[in-house]
Amino acid sequence: MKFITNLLFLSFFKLFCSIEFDPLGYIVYCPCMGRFGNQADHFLGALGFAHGLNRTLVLPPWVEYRYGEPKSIQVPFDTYFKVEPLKKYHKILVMEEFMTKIAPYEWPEYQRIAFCYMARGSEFYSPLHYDVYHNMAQQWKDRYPPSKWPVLAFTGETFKKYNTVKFLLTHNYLGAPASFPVQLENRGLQKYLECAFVGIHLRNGIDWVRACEHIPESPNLFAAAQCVGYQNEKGNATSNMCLPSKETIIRQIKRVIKSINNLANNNDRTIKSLYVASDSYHMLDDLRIALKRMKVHVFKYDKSSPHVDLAILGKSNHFIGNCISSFSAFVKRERDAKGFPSSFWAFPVEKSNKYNSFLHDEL
Ligand SMILES: Nc1nc2c(ncn2[C@@H]2O[C@H](COP(=O)(O)OP(=O)(O)O)[C@@H](O)[C@H]2O)c(=O)[nH]1
Ligand SMILES: [Mg+2]
Repeated sequence: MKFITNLLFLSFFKLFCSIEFDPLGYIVYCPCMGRFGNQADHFLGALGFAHGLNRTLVLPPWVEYRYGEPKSIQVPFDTYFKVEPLKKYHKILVMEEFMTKIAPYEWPEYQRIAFCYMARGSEFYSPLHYDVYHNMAQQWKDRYPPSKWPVLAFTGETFKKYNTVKFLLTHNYLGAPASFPVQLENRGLQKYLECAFVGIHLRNGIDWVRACEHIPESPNLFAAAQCVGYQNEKGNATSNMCLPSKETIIRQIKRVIKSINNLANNNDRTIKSLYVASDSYHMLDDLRIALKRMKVHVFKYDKSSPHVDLAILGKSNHFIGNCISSFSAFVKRERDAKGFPSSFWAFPVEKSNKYNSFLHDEL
């Protein structure tokens, strides 16, 4: 009776939470060797391995070691990379989702067995190895059928946080089902690793504040032509274009992020980060508060390096710049050449604001 009740509960749970369990099983691993580059090599290998076995790959967090901090920190996989493009290649799930939605049912605690190559853990898969391109996949499937082994867990330090495996290795051990360096056959999988961020340029130093005062008598100041045209055929430059208000900045950023995320046509919050470049004031606190609800992280480069800022702005998924600034104009031209989208603060002038900004400029 209890069994039937459990079964019913599980079916309802699946129905209402629209969770689908993968009958072909899962692969969980620890990126516990090295820093980013090593972990990225292992990620590509694990992706190729999961593909070969046709099991869902659980995306682990990135393990970061920050200078001066005694413990490593776990950064969710989708902080830096989009999940959706990876799905074009293979079935995947982020670790956080796996642990809350799948593990309690498919991988109850008493069944959590760690996989190790040699006599270190509770299941030794030697002499099997990860090169699934040369008849290895079938051997894994035969020895570990998903019906009996719904989850293959390759263990290491990271799992301490999730408290998932009873057996833990206490030193850095190659935890991923992948070779290092990345296997030749898996190099091309990098194309499914995409990151997405919006880049903005805030030109607001004291020299700029002074320059913007001349806008009313110089409607084509500095680089303004990139917006209003060389003969002002698209109107005159406005003060809000030159020194956009906090409200304008926040409204435009939110609008751009929302439109990109809606375009993605799925539940993936595509844009997770905003990169801010500025000569003076980055508005980090205001931006962080404004974007908290959208769960967008706000970053700046921690040194003042115009060329690093230019390089990063050039790569963003969308750029919002300043019509009047030739620094912004450089980024805009580079992006035009690559076919990347850009927009400007307070341009084109919104209809409802046209009259206001006209009044503002006249005063
Ligand atoms: N690091 C950094 N420096 C900036 C930024 N914006 C402006 N600057 C600095 O301010 C200078 C602005 O002068 P310029 O390049 O002639 O552009 P404009 O004055 O904005 O038309 C730049 O060359 C940089 O040295 C920025 O976003 N980041
Ligand atoms: Mg200048």
